[in-house]
Amino acid sequence: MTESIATTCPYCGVGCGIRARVTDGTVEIAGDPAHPANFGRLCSKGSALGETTDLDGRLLYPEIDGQRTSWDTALDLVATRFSEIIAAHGPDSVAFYVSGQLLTEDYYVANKLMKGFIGSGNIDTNSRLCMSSSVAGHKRAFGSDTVPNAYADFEQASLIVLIGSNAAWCHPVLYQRIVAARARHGTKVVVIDPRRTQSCDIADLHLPLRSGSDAHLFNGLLAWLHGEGCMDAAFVENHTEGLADALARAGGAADGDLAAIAKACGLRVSDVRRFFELFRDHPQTLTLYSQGINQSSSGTDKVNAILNCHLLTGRIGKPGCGPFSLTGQPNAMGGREVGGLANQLAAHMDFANPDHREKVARFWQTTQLAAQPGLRAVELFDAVADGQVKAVWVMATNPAVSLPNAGAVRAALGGDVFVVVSDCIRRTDTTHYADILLPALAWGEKDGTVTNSERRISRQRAFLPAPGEARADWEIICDVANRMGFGDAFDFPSAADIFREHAALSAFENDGSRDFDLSGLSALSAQDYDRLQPVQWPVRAAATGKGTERLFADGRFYTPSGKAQFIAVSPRGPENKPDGAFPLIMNTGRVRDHWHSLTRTGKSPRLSQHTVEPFVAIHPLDAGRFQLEDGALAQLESGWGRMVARVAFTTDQRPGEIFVPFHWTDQFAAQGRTDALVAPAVDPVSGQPESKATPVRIAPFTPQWHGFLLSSVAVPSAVTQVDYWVRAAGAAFCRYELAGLREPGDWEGWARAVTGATTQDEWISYCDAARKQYRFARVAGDRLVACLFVAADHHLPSRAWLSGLFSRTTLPAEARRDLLAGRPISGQDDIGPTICSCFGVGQFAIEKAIRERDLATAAAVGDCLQAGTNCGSCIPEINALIRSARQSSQDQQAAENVA
Ligand SMILES: Nc1nc2c(c(=O)[nH]1)N[C@H]1C(S)=C(S)[C@@H](COP(=O)(O)OP(=O)(O)OC[C@H]3O[C@@H](n4cnc5c(=O)[nH]c(N)nc54)[C@H](O)[C@@H]3O)O[C@H]1N2
Ligand SMILES: Nc1nc2c(c(=O)[nH]1)N[C@H]1C(S)=C(S)[C@@H](COP(=O)(O)OP(=O)(O)OC[C@H]3O[C@@H](n4cnc5c(=O)[nH]c(N)nc54)[C@H](O)[C@@H]3O)O[C@H]1N2
Ligand code: SF4
Ligand SMILES: [Mo]
Repeated sequence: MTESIATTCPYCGVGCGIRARVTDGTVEIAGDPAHPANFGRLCSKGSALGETTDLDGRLLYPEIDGQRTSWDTALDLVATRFSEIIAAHGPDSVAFYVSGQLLTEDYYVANKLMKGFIGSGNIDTNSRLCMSSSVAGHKRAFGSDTVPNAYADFEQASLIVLIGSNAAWCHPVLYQRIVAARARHGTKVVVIDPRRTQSCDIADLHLPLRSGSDAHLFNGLLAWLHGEGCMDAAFVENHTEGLADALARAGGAADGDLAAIAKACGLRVSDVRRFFELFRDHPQTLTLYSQGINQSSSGTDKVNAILNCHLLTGRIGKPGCGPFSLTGQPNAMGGREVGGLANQLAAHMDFANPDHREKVARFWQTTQLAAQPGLRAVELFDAVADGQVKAVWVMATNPAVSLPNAGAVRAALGGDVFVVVSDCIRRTDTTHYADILLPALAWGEKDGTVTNSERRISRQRAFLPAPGEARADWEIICDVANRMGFGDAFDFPSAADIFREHAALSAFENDGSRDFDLSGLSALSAQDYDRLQPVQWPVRAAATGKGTERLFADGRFYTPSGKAQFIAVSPRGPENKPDGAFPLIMNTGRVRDHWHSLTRTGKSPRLSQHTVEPFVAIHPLDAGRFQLEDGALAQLESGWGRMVARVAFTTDQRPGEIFVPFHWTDQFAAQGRTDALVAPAVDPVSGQPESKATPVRIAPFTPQWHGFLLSSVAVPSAVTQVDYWVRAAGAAFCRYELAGLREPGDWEGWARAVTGATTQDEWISYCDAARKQYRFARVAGDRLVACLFVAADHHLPSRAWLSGLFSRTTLPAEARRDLLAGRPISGQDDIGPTICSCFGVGQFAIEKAIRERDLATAAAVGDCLQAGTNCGSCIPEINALIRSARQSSQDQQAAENVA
């Protein structure tokens, strides 16, 4: 057993502290009670981190054209090719595409190499797809990219508005903090999202506004608040500019105007009025926003429409109120600090400011500093496609999956461009296109810092040995810089040395002119860096007193006039409108237990059982229009691509809008990639893609057969030749959902092939060709090895009971007898699909307990079944089951009364 190491979760921007310990090769994870982001709590993803640190599928050695090579050979080749291309075509012919999942130290040297020494602005990051509209909105309003708040404000707010954020699933520990604050102080919660999400579980009001209509709502709010006399006149007068224009553009606020606003947003007038009144009545208002705001062709305007309302009411720079952009990735904020976006320079300094350029050049001692911003993500891959960019180095991101119009990105990467990919995983949709693969250390192996949504810098610390030949990203970048002849500027013996330089740059001739100031950390010793406690910036050397400085408390902003700017906003809907050919709007986003392109959460059995397949959530009215059946498969098509997904009926969707998660890749599914369909429309100011509003059409996907395979042994590639397959990790088995347009000639032969059964193996089968029902099980002694179930349609037995049999050391006689029924005919129950991933509690088990024991609260369910008592991420779902049980018992009562 090793000692427990304090580190930080590598998933979302909440930035939870973790204590990790390795015992007999097993990684044990616990929340760090001392970390101010989570005080010991973790969500389902953080809790299951121990299931993702194995070396299965890892990239452990450098490769050139798919062949293992030495580090020297690989690094020489990267440096030579980049240098040759730059010499022949200039610095703008090369690019880096990096990620908010790099550590600050990695990010800093990548930015320094491209902007400082190669001399091009062509380094952009996946934060372009994530935070760039917030960055642009902040800069327009505040003159700086500042998130002024802290999580502690949650406890002081009396109204929390969650707009375009499904925090229950995407920032779960923050969401739980809101739940707790609400229970203690009666905090009001408003959720503004076209879908009824799990976050609505605690909403006093949910506004299911029409996709993309947020600026109508907030423009309306601005005018209405002004009309109601809610302006903080002194604040507006002394600390802001531009209100008159913003108001003129926002239109009126009279009663008739509320109706117009409600109409533009597809909302009830009474709901709009209630929201406005809540906002009016709660000076302590915190507005939390995320991708429903940012990922839009008018994302920057939406951000500013929100900021305008906070400026009007002076609700900024004070406890318990403010606009609070939630960052997605663990180090999205750190990336903004170093200047990882193509339009930023470094340390919150700008290309547009000659003084900043001069300072950065002098600090870095370079004559090569890029003179202007580089290409932004979508443009960058367009430039790869048209040959303008001839070499691209991708680090810690999976653009072949996550960029819009991903088919075109693939074509670009597959063209005549030199592609270097640094990743931890050998096979991803992006490593597929790499000329050179560089193995990076993964979470648990690497050391450095990350900054969370509240600007809190925390250490990530290694607790596992470096596997194979993997190296830290910063080392790889510095090695290449060295070989390109920039050695002196990249001679960093350790991550701590990079951090010190980063802090020193932030402090360099700052004198209060920039909010991002780490002068207090620029002389950190190696030991202090190792022991660094979570700290919010700014960390000024000259700071007196303890505690974090509240930004904007003095009403001073970083614009030339020192005043915050109202921005006049003209609301625009999504760029691509639905029409006869593509009548539905496809919204995309995340599910509770998966992270992006599944390279990590896809390894975890616990996390993979909650949402097993790509799905399309659709209102039953739309489903009826397009002849879809709940639980069957559908084909989705846009002007850019197509995919296949499982249909899920829900009245949580607005008619006319569907929701599809974007997690699945070619590694986990056939035809499951959502970004193949997403339009490459971008915000003109921020360059952020409109990932949430692509017009699509939908039709039933009608295979000849449906099936599933559960197997504890290696599954041959024959399975991935089937037209539709999705793979999910299970506890001691692997699950494949299957469907085929053609039937194999010989089902028994195919079943044996995919379960790896020889004629010697014990084999149970059931075949009814007339009903197209085939069921096979391979058994070894008293263990289930694999089973395959096939039917003419999607009505197949629940996988939960069969799945449970793989963890049994001996198969009970009755289970063996019931095996091909796919359900326990007698004996124990089928628990149903996973709801609580921590304790493996299924939906049927929870429903049964609610029914039989008359349970009325999630806490009562927890007492009875443990569900929801560890991380609590499933509590909104348990509450939904309680509500639906209550509804059906009321319906039953009503029916009996009528009878
Ligand atoms: N489980 C999980 N958590 C994650 C991640 C993950 O992959 N999985 N990723 C992390 C990252 S990088 C990010 S950026 C965050 C994202 O966190 P969120 O932004 O909360 O997540 P999303 O699901 O992308 O989108 C949020 C909501 O925006 C809504 N929306 C769509 N269009 C509109 C609109 O026009 N207006 C409004 N008001 N809302 C709209 C969607 O219906 C959706 O519910 O999550 C982080 N946390
Ligand atoms: N349709 C649609 N598309 C979207 C979004 C959406 O809501 N809808 N959201 C967008 C957003 S907000 C985001 S943030 C992106 C996320 O999209 P991506 O960044 O493409 O997704 P990830 O799966 O997180 O990719 C991270 C990669 O880095 C690797 N990796 C992990 N750790 C390290 C490391 O330390 N070093 C190195 N070198 N590699 C590492 C992983 O194995 C993985 O291959 O997707 C965007 N795309
Ligand atoms: S909320 Fe969950 S995913 Fe986000 S940092 Fe905390 S444990 Fe990690
Ligand atoms: Mo993100």
